[in-house]
Amino acid sequence: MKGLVVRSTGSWYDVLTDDGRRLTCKVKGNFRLRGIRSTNPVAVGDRVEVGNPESATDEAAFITEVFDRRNHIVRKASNLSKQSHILAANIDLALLIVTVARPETSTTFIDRFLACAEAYRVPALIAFNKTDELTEAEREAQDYLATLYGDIGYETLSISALRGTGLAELRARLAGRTTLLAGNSGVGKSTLLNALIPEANARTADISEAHQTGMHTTTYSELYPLPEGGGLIDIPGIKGFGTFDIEPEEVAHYFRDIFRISRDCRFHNCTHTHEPECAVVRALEEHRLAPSRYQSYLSMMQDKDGGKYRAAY
Ligand SMILES: Nc1nc2c(ncn2[C@@H]2O[C@H](COP(=O)(O)OP(=O)(O)O)[C@@H](O)[C@H]2O)c(=O)[nH]1
Ligand SMILES: [Mg+2]
Ligand SMILES: [Zn+2]
Repeated sequence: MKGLVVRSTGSWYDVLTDDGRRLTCKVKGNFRLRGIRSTNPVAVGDRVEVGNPESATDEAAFITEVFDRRNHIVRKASNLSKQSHILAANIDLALLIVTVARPETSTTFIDRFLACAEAYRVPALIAFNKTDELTEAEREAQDYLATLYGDIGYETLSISALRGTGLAELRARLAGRTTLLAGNSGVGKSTLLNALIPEANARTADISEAHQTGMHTTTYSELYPLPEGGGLIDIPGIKGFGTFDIEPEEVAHYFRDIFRISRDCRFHNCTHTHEPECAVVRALEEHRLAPSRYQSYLSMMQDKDGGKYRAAY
């Protein structure tokens, strides 16, 4: 019997079987996933084979096979470990919840997130939340960001998870896709989850989430199926993507605007920092590239020096 992993505690997995049952499964003892050094062989979003489901009790249901993944996101298992922990698999869309105020989402955070989405080849959608309580200046700041990211090529939406504004449009974009829900703490992820899927029953304004970030053993992920098909993946304590392997010279590939402009740089291996006849620096000077984007690019280039495995943020 095939099914979809919808909840993972690290040792137990809830599987929604194709015949509509929800089974709590374990992974068969000697089962290992080839090619991945991971602390968990199965993750939320995985399509799996469940053996012996007819006689399944909590003790008898076993995941016997994980089908090929389109993608998966990981984070380092612990500070010193080279092993990774798979947070979720088979993601179609990354939904970034951004608030311009209360709390303010920084452009650095947005740009890092978008670059990670590019690296994972997952399309990203930006939803500006809490639009019900914006001052005029905050509205202008949001419009500026919507234009900035719209021009780069990202879809943006304006919503209020609390009031329900824009949720029909958002729902239409999410239908039939498996979406990773992301954003800083306090931007309204749980509120949105509950608005879209009342059964989710997610706790809102949960300050304890912040304390979980560094406690790798407590992290679990959950996939909440949407009535329209597809579902939302929530990973409490994780604000965005986890770690990924990316070399400094690759960073520019994941900044769409910078990458486009860089075709006119004199040197093909230009890092857009000190080289002569750099089209990126010229575009910056001529206000054709946003300073915030260039700053984010530089900051990602720099923390690459710290090693390939960074903590999930
Ligand atoms: N005014 C307003 N407040 C919101 C909205 N969405 C969420 N909030 C509030 O923001 C706070 C944090 O929301 P929560 O969903 O817990 O954020 P999370 O940390 O991203 O899961 C709560 O007090 C929510 O009621 C919104 O659209 N408008
Ligand atoms: Mg929350
Ligand atoms: Zn250059």
